[in-house]
Amino acid sequence: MTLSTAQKLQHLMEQFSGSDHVLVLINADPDAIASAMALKRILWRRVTRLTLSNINTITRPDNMAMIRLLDVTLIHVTKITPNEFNKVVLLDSQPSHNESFREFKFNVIIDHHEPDSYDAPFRDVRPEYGATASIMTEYLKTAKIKPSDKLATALFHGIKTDTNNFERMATNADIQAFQFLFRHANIHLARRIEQVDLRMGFLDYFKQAISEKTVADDRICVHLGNVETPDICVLIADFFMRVNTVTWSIVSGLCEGRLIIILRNDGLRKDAGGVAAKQFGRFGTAGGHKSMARAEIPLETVRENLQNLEKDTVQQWILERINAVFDQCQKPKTDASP
Ligand SMILES: [Mn+2]
Repeated sequence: MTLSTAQKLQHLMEQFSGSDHVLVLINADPDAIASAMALKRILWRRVTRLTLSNINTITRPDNMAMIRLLDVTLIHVTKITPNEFNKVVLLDSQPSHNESFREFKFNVIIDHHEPDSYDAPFRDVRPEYGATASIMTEYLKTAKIKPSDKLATALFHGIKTDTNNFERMATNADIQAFQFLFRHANIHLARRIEQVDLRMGFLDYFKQAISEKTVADDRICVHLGNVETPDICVLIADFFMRVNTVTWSIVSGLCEGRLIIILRNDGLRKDAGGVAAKQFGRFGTAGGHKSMARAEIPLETVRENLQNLEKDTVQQWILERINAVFDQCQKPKTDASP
């Protein structure tokens, strides 16, 4: 039997009473944060207390900006006392998705990933949806709640992020939710959140990347040595692709016991995933799409193949492997010149 959104909303509200202390758990990303904000609004004045709690550590600058600019209060799961709460909600995730969820008994689950077998008194899992924020927007609309500009901005950003600006799977429901939110969201705020992808400390890596890059045949390559997060390699690889003549960008760094190699290209007749798999696959994990790819090689393996982990040595090794691909496909086989 398919329930209407109104019936589902009623069923959802029946799960709560005025004396409830509600814990909302999320694995914080824009979609999950926005969904939690929406549920908080739906249950406003309906329960005694509602606390939003994240199981992950939030490090992404855009997520941090979202929390700061939209006044979200999140308490890390290690800092809450579970038995202070008599109802637990899980949003944008399911119990089997993370170890941290194991100790909780969930009353309500709302998500858009493939359903697991966990049975909760209220469960609304719609894998055909691009974002949980779209489901939550339907609940808001059905409850006739006009979202504040901050809530609408959060949901708007959540849908945009999870559908990768509608490039990834999205349904009509996502588009309808998005259209509704567009009327209520603060687009300047949304744009600001979207724009933020750097931490102050990252700027030094950009300086290093710009001064140490090698450029050959429209390919930019740089090895950064130790980086605090692989995200830095991704940011710089994307940054180099913004130079109009660049067709390939290859940025690598050492992090968490691995050599991380990020490949980007302009998506024209090229296969970054294929290059990554062919040239680095036998050393670790490697693969990706036509225009984006990534390889991760354990440092022990790098040490077995290289004399040392000096920046120049690693850079040289990566360049040789990358250049081999281009030499094969671009130079005629009869060319015997050194
Ligand atoms: Mn999601």
